[in-house]
Amino acid sequence: EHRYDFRAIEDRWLPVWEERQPFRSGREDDARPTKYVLDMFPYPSGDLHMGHAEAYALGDVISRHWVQKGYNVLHPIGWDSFGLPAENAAIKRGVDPAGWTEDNIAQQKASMKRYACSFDWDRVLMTHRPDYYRWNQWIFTRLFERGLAYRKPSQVNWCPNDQTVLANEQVVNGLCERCDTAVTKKKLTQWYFKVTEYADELLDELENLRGSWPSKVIAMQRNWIGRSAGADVSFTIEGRDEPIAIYTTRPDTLYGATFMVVAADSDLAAELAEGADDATRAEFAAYVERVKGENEIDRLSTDRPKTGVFLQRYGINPVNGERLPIWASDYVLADYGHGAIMAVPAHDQRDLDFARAMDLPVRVVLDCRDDAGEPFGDPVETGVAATGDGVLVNSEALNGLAKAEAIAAITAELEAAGTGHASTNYRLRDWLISRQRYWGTPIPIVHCETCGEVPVPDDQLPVTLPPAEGLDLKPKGQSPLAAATDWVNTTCPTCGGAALRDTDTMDTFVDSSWYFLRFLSPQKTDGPFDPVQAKRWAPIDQYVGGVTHAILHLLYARFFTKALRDMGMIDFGEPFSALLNQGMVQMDGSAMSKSRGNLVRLSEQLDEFGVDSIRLTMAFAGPPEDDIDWADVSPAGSAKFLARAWRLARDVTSEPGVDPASGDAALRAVTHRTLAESQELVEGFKFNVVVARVMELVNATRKAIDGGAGPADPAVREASEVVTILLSLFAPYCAEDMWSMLGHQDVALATYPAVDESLLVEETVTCIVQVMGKVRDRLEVPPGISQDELRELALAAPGAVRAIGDAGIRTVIVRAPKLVNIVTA
Ligand code: ANZ
Ligand code: ZN
Repeated sequence: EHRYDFRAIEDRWLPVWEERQPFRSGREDDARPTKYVLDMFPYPSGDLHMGHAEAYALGDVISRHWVQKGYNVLHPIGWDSFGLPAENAAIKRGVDPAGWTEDNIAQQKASMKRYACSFDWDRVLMTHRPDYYRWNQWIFTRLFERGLAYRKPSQVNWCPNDQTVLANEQVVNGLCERCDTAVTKKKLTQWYFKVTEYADELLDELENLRGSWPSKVIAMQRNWIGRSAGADVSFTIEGRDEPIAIYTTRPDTLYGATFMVVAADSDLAAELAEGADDATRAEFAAYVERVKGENEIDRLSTDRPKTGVFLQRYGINPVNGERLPIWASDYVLADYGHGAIMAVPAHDQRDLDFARAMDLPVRVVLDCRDDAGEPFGDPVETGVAATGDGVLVNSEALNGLAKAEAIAAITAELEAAGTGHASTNYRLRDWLISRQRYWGTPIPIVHCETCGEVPVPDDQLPVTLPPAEGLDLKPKGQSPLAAATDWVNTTCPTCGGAALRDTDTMDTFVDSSWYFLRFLSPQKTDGPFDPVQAKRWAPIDQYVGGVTHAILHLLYARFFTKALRDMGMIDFGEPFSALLNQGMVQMDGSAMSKSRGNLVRLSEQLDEFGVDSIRLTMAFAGPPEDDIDWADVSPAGSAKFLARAWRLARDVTSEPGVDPASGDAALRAVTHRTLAESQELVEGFKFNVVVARVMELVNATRKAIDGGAGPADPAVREASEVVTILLSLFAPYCAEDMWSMLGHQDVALATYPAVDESLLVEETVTCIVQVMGKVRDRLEVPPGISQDELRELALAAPGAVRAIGDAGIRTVIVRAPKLVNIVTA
């Protein structure tokens, strides 16, 4: 007896696929319409883990489906192979980062092939190779020429243990994301990309992605950009020539300002403090030291006791001439707005907390009401600021105006008086790309005493990394490249004089900001990508990856796309037309991430249950966005089901190509319903439901074989082929074996069968229509009818219309699909 043996099947088909490469995307003469499906490329930090297995299983369903639907699909893969893990492994174990990286890539590649990922293996790219990062450097110089790459000294987050600069999101609760050391600040001159230049566009164009991107991701991008509309207002300062500007989103509350606050760590605070007495200056200096160690998230937190120092200085409110004491505190940030605020404690929670802590006055200037129309309690007593809408009070000419009217009126007044104007602020900051680490793209700039910052000319790119051998890679606040003296010392491309190379390397997010374009022509040597291919394939039709990249990676890729568009290299501004974020694989609630270690090893799961069972389990576990708890799923159950499906193909006895028309009608109805539903379900990412439908079809087919129809019935063959084609999205080995038993080759390239609409007879149910509890009509309706639709049909039913007559309708009780009861007035 011929039995399902997943090991034998894997051994049989892997070499065949390797030979036939069914997923090589179509070449120039391919007339099929194109689809570009992209999985986020992995970091080669070890072998593939369960998280990869989930992501690639899901991306594969989409990609394989579009191939079967007749598209020329591009589904490439590569490696995001620069970054800290390779460098840390090199430091710990003395290995060469390049060798370590290449070894891991080889291992992951073999695992991906075993996992039957439908990748086009002719398009592989690796970002640590000079033929890739050369183009990072090329793009850098283009950004530099346009003023979109620049250097400035700045306070940076600094991990004293890793001795490296950290981006804000790498600081978690004040600690380094990687090593949990408390993060401090340090002043360094660093390279930036001017993302803020595109702030409005990055924000506004999110609206076009609604419906195609998860709304959660859109919201996260919006928040990160953080555009707010308000006004800049000038306050004169006693004893200072220049007024200072503050930024407020609530100029309507100007009459409620009772003090001012400047960021303790700002230059302005230091200057104002100089005028204070010795004791205050000492207190201020100690306070600033403390503030430097704090992170932004804590500083802005509302549930944190407020601290600060009174600077013994006063500002003058431009609308009423009131004298406002100026405090320095950490809850105002130095680099947002102007680093200074007017405090309106009655209507801003943090200001209220501060006023209560320091015993400062509070003045209500908006009469706010709660939902029941009751007046808002006194903020001093309740400790709750009145942040809602209301009508202006205690505000001279503004009294009686609503908030929005007051904002418009006071902004106009400030503009007329020359003391303020409307202004927009963003939370978004320019992208700090400098890293003082070895394993990254060297910044292609030469520093010349005569010529300044000189970009390395195109014909001298790439600036390759010097070999790691002989360099001390241990972090020390300066790039390890600085010690490669032969490499650092160079000549200026402009004047030919002695000059020094920039020793910083680029943030690896640069590598992943345009890799999707490199896949289009990965071997190209005279440009980063071929614009003709970009026209043909891009933007990406479906991007698949983890929600952990929902902010920065996507934002930076969007920025690059817009910048490249403005350089005339592409004709679109958004790289990813649709986005699917898969959930995480968890084991007892802990994520399968590289930092937590893998509790379940993918390779062991594959050995025990087979590739197909693991892939099927990933897809069947639930909606793709949800996390999977590996303790809750059953790869053994998947294996059992696959064996059951496989036996159908084994048992079919009709020849290929027979007309199914004369076959078992009931089975045909199930087959075509499955076909019709599955394509919509796949395209709506309801993969788990597709699997359930295939299971039903397998059962129906088995029933037909064992019951009346028998294994020679052409409907049985048709059903088995449909099972095989659909199953190939999830369990390619099993499906390929079935396809071969059914007398065909390359199930991946099988055409999605046409749905015979005449077989989609809708079942109906009878709905009873009552008026005042009496049956007045009956309707034949589809079982899935909506409440609203049924309500309309019932109200129009002739029997109901007659019974209602001239009476008005009080309520309609709908119990779809079986009952509607109309209650007349
Ligand atoms: C007075 C006021 C009254 C404010 C009121 C709010 C409510 P978003 O929306 O985030 O842009 N602010 C301004 N600069 C700041 C800084 N550097 N650090 C901390 N807070 C700062 O917030 C803008 C509001 O945050 C501004 O409006 C200002 O407080 C504060 F009833 O001004 B507001
Ligand atoms: Zn020079």
